[in-house]
Amino acid sequence: MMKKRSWAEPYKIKMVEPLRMLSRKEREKAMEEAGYNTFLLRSEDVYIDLLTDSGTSAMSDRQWAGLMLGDEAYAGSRNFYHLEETVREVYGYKYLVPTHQGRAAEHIISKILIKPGDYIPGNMYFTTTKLHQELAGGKFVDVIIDEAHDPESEHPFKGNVDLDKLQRLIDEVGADKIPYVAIATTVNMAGGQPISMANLKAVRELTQKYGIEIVHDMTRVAENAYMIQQNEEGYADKTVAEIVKEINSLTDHATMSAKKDALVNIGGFLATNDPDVFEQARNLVVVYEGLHTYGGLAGRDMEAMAIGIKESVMDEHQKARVGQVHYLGNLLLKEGIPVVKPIGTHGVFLDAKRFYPHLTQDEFPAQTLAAELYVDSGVRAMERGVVSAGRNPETGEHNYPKLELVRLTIPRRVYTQAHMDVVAESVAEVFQNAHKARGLKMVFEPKYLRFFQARFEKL
Ligand code: PM9
Repeated sequence: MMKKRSWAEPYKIKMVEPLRMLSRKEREKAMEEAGYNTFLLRSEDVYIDLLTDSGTSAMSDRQWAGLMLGDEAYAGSRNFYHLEETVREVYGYKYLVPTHQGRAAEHIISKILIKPGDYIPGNMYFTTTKLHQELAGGKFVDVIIDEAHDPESEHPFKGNVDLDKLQRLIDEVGADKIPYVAIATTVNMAGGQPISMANLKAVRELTQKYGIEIVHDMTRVAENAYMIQQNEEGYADKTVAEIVKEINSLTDHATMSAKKDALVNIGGFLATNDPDVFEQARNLVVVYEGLHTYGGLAGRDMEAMAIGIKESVMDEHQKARVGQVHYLGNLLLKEGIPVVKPIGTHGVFLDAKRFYPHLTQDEFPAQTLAAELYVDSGVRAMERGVVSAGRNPETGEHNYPKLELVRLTIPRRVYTQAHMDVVAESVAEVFQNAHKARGLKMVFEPKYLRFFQARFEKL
């Protein structure tokens, strides 16, 4: 019998950043001062930072070298042309408008494509995406498959669109009220779950019949491509790079937060195949971001992004990236911890409803769990439940999502397997003491994207 051979990261570590761990007493004080919101902690008070994979990845030596090639001209920087060429070559979109990060691209595309009274179906909401749709006068409609709202469902492609739900919406409101379908690869709020190529093709076929376009949130497209390679029939022999291009070819426009897949600390873009949309976007970007050849970025940022995009579609990179997330997920599953199944690509999502069956959603179980975890070990996670879901803009009531989750998000190329072991042990400890948790009340609530700045007190 062949012995199982382990895999390892396709890089070695050249520079380290020391970590510091506060005492439990100090962590209790820091959490209270932060209003029980992990976004309001100082990063220096955090031991292992799993708040987000956004802008937190480690750049490669080539990316750092690229920074030195920054052409900081106001107009026509050579790094812009390098980025444009890379987006065409790796992603296949014709036109590029750089932006400082993903939500800026969402702002611009929403302003161009949405008219007041329009409906925007999508494979689950994302916080910033939905807000920009609403600010442009649109209404988001969730058309993801039901399995995506069930943390226990082991469906391998929980990011899939339910074609019946989409058809029903078209029949109800009419295709002329639906400028586009918003498709995310992978679906963050569902637990980092991929969409299958077969489903995307079916969505394309249905929408083309009605002249409805597809806007692709390609923030984690290479991770989605890796899951298609691993789990979808007919894709095992294709490279991640080939699958990424095929996904993109089924869509019309794209928004990108390059802070995730593309391995940079800041950056994003809007890409499109439509020359008219490109012209309008070039015009808007000068109002909100900067000239159309830098969009709020320094030349060096665009250079690092161009290099990061190429590294992100390498098979061995994705194997290690997603492999590490699954390593942590499997440790937690072995301990019997309630997590979203299957394990996603950018983080492990704890099911706070099953941690705290004694708390109602009005007592913010996921917010409570993220706070408890920090106090236990200095591990910082993020709430993805009722606080993130915000309020219904028409009724002013809380939105109560079925998924009440805490996300342990893994930055790319930053932490080791030993860090994952420490995280798993802390989650297990918090789970054992779950019956003692009392929940929180919200004492300060900002108007937009409240999860970032809301403050809480212990009940
Ligand atoms: N995602 C995340 O931690 C950053 C802050 S939380 C709002 O997961 C998708 C799928 C994202 C995303 C950011 C954005 C916005 C768009 N789509 O943060 O503006 O996951 O670059 O991108 C975060 P920016």
